[in-house]
Amino acid sequence: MVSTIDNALDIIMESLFNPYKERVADVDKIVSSMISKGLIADENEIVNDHIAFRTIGVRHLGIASFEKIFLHHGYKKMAYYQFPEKKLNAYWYAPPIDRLPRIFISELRVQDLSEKAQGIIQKYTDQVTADPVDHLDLDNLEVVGEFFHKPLWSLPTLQDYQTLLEESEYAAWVIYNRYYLNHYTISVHELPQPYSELKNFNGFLESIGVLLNTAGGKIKTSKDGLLKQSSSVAQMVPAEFAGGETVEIAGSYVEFAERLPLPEYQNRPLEKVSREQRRDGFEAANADKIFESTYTEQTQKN
Ligand code: OOG
Ligand code: NI
Repeated sequence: MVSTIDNALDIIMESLFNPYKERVADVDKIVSSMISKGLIADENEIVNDHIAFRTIGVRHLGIASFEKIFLHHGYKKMAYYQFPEKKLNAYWYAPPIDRLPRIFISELRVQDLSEKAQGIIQKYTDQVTADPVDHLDLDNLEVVGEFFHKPLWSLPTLQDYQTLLEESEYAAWVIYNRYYLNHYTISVHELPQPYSELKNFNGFLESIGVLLNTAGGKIKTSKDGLLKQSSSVAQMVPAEFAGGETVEIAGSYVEFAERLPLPEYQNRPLEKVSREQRRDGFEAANADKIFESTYTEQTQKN
């Protein structure tokens, strides 16, 4: 018999991935160039290191609500991270099976924003009067798949979006994009050499015209030197606002991660090093800069 956890999560991942690929043209561009360069034979060979979501930290919403979907399907809550300057909290979640992606869920600390920004956010989130995840049948995968893309509050006005953008780019992003997949992450160390090194893979990305997030440098490296991350700049998507105006706003992006072997495994051949023998988890200082992949400063540069 096939494992039911496996199947459920595969179906959930697929329901997230289809709209994501439609919104992020870089995904197809990268995958097809990887195939034509012989880095992979087909798309399924890509190892997805992790996926990420953004939430709003108010009653009935935020991490406490959203995480229930994945905890129900066997994910395990791991470390906590905080981003005081960006006014965010986050956790990462380990998958029940190795081949599934880790999950990174962040949350806006609404109470730390100005009264004005809080008022705007509440105008929308007050429309949610009970935890929407509590009202889902989490075993009904079609319902779960639809939930990620279904509005929980009314369409924002352009004015509200722009006011939020000035104070918190994250707030503006999530008030419009909600639970749409924020990014998936190509596991670079799984690729053939020399592309298994992030600096070489970044060179390949730039050669096919993918714009990289330069906040904190193109490669973000953890203090222990073992987790290296880079990301594309978010793709702009046409967004219709409450007054009927359509404006291009930041949508989602793609991330690239290289996890190096832990010190005790560093002298074995690289292709023999398993997932458990590599650096796990995340790094707050890396994440802090990756968040900026959707920021105007990155999306508007040329
Ligand atoms: C998440 C940014 C952090 C990572 O891998 O550290 C991150 C976001 O942009 O919402 O993805
Ligand atoms: Ni990430």
